[in-house]
Amino acid sequence: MEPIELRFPRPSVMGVVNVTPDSFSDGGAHLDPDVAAAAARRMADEGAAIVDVGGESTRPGSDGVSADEELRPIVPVLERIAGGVPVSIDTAKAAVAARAIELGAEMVNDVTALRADPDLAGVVAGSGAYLCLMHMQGDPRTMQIDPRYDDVAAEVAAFLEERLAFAVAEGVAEDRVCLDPGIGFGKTVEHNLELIRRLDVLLALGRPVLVGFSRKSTLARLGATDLRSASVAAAVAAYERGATIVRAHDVEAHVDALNVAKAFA
Ligand code: HH2
Repeated sequence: MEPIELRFPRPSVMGVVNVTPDSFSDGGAHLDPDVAAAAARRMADEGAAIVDVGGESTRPGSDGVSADEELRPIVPVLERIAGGVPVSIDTAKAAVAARAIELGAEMVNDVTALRADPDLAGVVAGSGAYLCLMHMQGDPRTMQIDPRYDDVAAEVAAFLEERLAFAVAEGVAEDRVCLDPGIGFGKTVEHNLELIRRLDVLLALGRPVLVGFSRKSTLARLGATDLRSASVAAAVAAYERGATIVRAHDVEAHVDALNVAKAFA
């Protein structure tokens, strides 16, 4: 199997299809499986390297759901796109990841970085799926209450270095893993900006970096009113500082912008 940097060359766009009623950016839009599958196919046509399918909202304040509840809206979508669209499953649960992998998912995107479910590392290791490990301070219910760091870039890097070592110790091949600073997950506007400004601190860990700035509230707090343009600008800034994969809702705009940015490299 290919190392992640060959499968996802820099820059690659990860499209987002949330099949949850309450996602902060596209909640409810993709509840009909035919609509969700069509959105995933369109993202692939627009140049997404992979589409991230999620059945549990991680928006600030959200509560957890059971594996069955999380799988219910996802399975019909995966059945419709299996084989045609490269899929990442946005989950922290081993049972959800295992079923999604059976249905063709090639990446597991875990916003808890293998901390929530002790069986998830084994599922990833046993399947050979790609893995995204993301940093989060606190949990979705409380993370935005009062996030604090002495040195956000160094602390996020140290966390991801430890989670990467854990994944490898559990049998996950290091060359299948990418790392994500977790924009908006227990961070202020200034923390989010600092993480992109100092992305080199994360890159020093030697793994490709994935950044998800698309439609995050920091953009509006910076004064943006057109979230699509603002998301694209943040994605280009992250790419320029070394990000490999960009997670985005508006795929065509991101693919065009990143291809043009790449032409200057
Ligand atoms: N952001 C969200 C969800 N999953 N995964 C990674 N690796 N990185 C991110 O930045 C990230 C993520 C939140 O955004 P969204 O999917 O739009 O909303 P929700 O979690 O409410 O479904």
